[in-house]
Amino acid sequence: MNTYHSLKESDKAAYDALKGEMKREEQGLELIASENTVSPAVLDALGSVFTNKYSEGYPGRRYYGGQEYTDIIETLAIDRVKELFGSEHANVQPLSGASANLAAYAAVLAPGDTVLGMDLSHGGHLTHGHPVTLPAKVYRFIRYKTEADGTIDYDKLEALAVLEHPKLMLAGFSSYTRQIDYERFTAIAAKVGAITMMDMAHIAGMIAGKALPSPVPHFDIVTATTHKTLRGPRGGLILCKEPFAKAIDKAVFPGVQGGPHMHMVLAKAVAFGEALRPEFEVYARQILTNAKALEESFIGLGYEIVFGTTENHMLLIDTVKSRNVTGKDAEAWLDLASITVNKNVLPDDPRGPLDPSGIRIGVPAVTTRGMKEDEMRMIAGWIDSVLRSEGKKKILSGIRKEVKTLCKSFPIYH
Ligand code: DSN
Repeated sequence: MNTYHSLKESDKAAYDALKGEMKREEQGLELIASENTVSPAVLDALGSVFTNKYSEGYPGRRYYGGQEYTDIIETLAIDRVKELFGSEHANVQPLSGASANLAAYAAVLAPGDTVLGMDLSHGGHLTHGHPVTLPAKVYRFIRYKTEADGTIDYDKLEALAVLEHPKLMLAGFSSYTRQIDYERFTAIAAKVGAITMMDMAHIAGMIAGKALPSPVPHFDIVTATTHKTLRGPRGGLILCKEPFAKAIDKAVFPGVQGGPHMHMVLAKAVAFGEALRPEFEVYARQILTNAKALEESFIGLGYEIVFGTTENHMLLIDTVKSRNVTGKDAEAWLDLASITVNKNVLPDDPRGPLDPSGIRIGVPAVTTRGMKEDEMRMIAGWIDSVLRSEGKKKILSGIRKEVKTLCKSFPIYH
């Protein structure tokens, strides 16, 4: 493991903060559904000299000199991710999921065009047309919702599509726990002549690891992040069918981005290589098993599971209904016990996003550490004790000690 000797020598304040974060990650339970722990090889790539290089353009057609190695790594990343997902075309330059989505919109929409996207409080992402975002000011987003049982009513969605004539129909989510019916969704789009897009950011790793069905054969455009379940560096990705390839590449650069971050592209190539290995399928399946084990424990403890059940790596819990604790308090108290989650709005939440009615819990990072069903049961028990603690410091620090002991048996970086 890197000792960060040079950083220690040259910048004590930065080094101390880094050491603090390393300790926090090592000694705590990371249950934020969108986070994970990358391999030492991915960390090496991120800290490499490729951070020095500008490389506007694409392999073989760049605007600056000195590209013999950037071309190699970008081609490697593209080839690997195409193999991983069986996609016709890939762009590995998006700096994040938000910029991938922005580029996808820019590639196929004109200002004012209509898009159907999932409502944020029902599990959609900010970038799927929330009114505070720039895309919502440029395009006309219509948001669909989930039903009381947590499913999407596809007949209702079809009626909405027929009524609104969207140019683009967007599936995908950041806090929804059910499987989307890709065939039905894309059949509706075909009926109204809409382009189809799926944001698979949260579940890309589970799709790569064949634990969940793939949207790639069904959708025209599929966006993702490369961290989350895919366990690579922070970054974005766009896959698409060949007829959209030119428009997507032009939209990423020069449309919405300048120079790609080549250290990130190298790290993506490394992570895609890791995800192609057979052991990644074992990891992806264990994420599902762990999420189910956690859900069963919470049900046993009498919790209200939002959307009815989980079919992926995360679950949402209504902490107000289950334990009369707001999402904000739950997050803060859990932090004091070294258990990291995020407060989360629930469908049509009467409370605001800074103090919503629930929390979102994800298992990708603890699964990477090697934790299995037994540990999930312990985690559910600790979370329940925290939510019953009324925030009492003594109870929380007791749980913190137990968490630290468990984490010692599952080191992140050996
Ligand atoms: N922030 C990510 C998440 O937590 O889902 C998505 O942008």
